[in-house]
Amino acid sequence: MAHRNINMEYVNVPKTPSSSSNDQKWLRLVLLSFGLLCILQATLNVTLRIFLSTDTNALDLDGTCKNFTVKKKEDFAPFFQDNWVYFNTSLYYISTAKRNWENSRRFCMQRNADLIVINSKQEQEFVRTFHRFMWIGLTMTQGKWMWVDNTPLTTSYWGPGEPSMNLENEDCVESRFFEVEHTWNDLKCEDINFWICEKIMPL
Ligand SMILES: [Ca+2]
Ligand SMILES: [Ca+2]
Repeated sequence: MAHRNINMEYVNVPKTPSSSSNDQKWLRLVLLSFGLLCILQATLNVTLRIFLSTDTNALDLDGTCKNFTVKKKEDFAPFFQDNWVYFNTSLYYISTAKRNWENSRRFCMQRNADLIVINSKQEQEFVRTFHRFMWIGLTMTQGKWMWVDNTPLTTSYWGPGEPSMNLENEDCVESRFFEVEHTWNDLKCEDINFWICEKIMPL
């Protein structure tokens, strides 16, 4: 009996200031949780957006990919995943390993590309930005400097004192003196070096 009396009294007690204050605490907690969820959702959205844009566009050095169709983005995606970069209508691969000139070229050709042919000052400047010694697609062929696409050398960027024809067998060319505009050096083709491939991908 005693228990029943106690329960009835409890049920009939009007709300005290302390129970009202508990309700407010719960309400605040719910609102705070909701707010936190909103912030979490917004953060997730931003993170995903940054991640997706990095995946497709971050290696597009001149921003051209922004105008790509969905189809183009699909064509380029495997290259970007393999660390190729896009610049001014070509894709480029800058090696992280070192090989001799012939094997460097083979690496590019196996990917339907070739060692870089430098056609413009803009492209020459682009190569410089990597601050690395790299084979380029220029060799001495039958007494003439020829590009790998069989075009003869016209505009050149030989470094100071280069090509040093006085030394024997320097028949392959690297981009070397990246601190200056004229970076090229002729070198023995058997030496090992980083390299840069080019795959022309017109829009
Ligand atoms: Ca080129
Ligand atoms: Ca040299």
